[in-house]
Amino acid sequence: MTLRSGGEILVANLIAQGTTHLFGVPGESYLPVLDALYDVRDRLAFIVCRQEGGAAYMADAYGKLTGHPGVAIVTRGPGATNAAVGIHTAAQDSTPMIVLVGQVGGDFVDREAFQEIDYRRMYNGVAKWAAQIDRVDRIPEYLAHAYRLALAGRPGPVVLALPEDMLAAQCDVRDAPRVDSLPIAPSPAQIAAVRDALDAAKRPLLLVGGSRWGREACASLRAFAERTGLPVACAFRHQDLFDNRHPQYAGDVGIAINPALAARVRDADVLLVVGERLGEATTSAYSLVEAPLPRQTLIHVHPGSEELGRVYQPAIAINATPREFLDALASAMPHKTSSGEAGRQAHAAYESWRAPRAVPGDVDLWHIVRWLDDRLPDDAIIANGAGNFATWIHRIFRFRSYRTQLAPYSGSMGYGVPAAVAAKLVQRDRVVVSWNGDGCFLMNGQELATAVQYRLAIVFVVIDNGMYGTIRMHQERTYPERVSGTSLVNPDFAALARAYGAAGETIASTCEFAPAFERALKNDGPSLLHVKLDPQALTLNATLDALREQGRKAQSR
Ligand SMILES: Cc1ncc(C[n+]2csc(CCOP(=O)(O)OP(=O)(O)O)c2C)c(N)n1
Ligand SMILES: [Mg+2]
Repeated sequence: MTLRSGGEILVANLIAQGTTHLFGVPGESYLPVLDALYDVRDRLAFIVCRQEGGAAYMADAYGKLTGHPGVAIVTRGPGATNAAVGIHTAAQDSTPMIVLVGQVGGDFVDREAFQEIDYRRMYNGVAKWAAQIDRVDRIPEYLAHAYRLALAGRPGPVVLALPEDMLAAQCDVRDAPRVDSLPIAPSPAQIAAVRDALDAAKRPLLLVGGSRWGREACASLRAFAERTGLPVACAFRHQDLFDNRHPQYAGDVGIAINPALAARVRDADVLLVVGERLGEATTSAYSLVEAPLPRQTLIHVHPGSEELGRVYQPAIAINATPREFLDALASAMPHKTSSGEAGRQAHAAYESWRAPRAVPGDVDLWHIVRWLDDRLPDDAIIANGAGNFATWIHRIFRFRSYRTQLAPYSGSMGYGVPAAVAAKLVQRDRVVVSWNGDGCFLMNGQELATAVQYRLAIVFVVIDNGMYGTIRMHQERTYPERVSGTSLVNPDFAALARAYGAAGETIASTCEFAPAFERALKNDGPSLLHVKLDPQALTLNATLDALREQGRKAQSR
């Protein structure tokens, strides 16, 4: 008989599930886990973070990058509440994730003891499952179920509460074997129906997004696209599913969509949607596709059966994972192959949408992002949060390979710094760029200390326009000249980086960016480039003054 503590059993089962990194902030509520980690530190790295929001975002990024649940561990009440942003992000982003939360012991439970929360009540609704492990001998069972659920169908977050006395208790129990996600295949009849619909289509469009992709699924997508000649569009924040340089790439269907692409989606007679939920950001607030009955013949392929028909009633609903669907479709060929003209036209419209335009000020982000597009290796990872600063990357940068874009579908700020930390920890050989706004950076800028602590050679870029620019943009359009709650007085970000122990440089003009970036790439630790953007360069299409003018005109109408 081998007696082990709850902490030891938990850690052994995390390792058995193939987890390599734990992201967390320590708490006295889970000391037996911390202690058990000591003995396995060469196999399961505990990444010490500075705030649980950062830890949970790292777990989300780990889940996105590996396809296996990212695991965060946080303490009771305050730790669990700080982690909430990452749990919501994983839910909206369909990312497999597990959050382990310390809990008061059974002796004090339900007294509202120190930092006590009932996590089942708090997180059911946002997590796929929120449970509490009350018996030490059931840890392997709960953990295996948590991994399976996080990965199943439409992936998402699972929360497990760990009562203190349960973690300290001992028992003799066997570890559960590793759980992997299960592929979901379409039926031959469904594939035949898709083939018939595509054969009859005059203006078909393929739209891809969501999770449960992988390198092989992306290769299947490319092969299928090339055989059929269909134009391929990528959903919001999923631009890395299809090589953006490909002559059939039509652009991203997201916020600030290319009007030509929006028209193509609206006018498509058959819309083949693979993996994407068709959320608000992808449908231009449910306007490109009409709810509940789309004008297009909608073929909706999604791994979560509950997502099919949730908003849109598809002509053909298929519960399948992307690769299984695409491979089944490929083997059901021959299709009518198009001349490829629609794909070429769509790609030309995409290229003209990212062609440089004049911008105000000394820093030209068109130029800088196009330079990055030339300079970065094909597998470089760009991590960003939410804000106008990100739209320059979305519109101008051409993603080339799977999991090079790490960005929250949930539109959550503060993601770019911790996501880059997780990316560099998991994929040390790849170039990792963390692309931030001034507002976004300071939401989780404390994790720069984590990058320094683990000597992660990440290039952090901060686009500083002295405001919460996105909100200011909306404000000027709707309430011109009444600036309220959107101005920021910022630190000297380069000096701040140096204070953390990273390299820091200030970029005041376009020509300074490339040499500073090259220096950062040579650095064996983190570097930060503080880019001072003219506040007039508020959007890719219009200056601050032009937006204000639009707002004035709209008001006088
Ligand atoms: C966590 C969170 N809080 C608030 C918002 C609302 N929000 C969206 S963009 C934005 C401003 C972003 O500012 P910044 O990072 O400076 O980027 P900019 O728009 O100026 O380029 C805000 C406040 C959000 N999306 N997420
Ligand atoms: Mg800003």
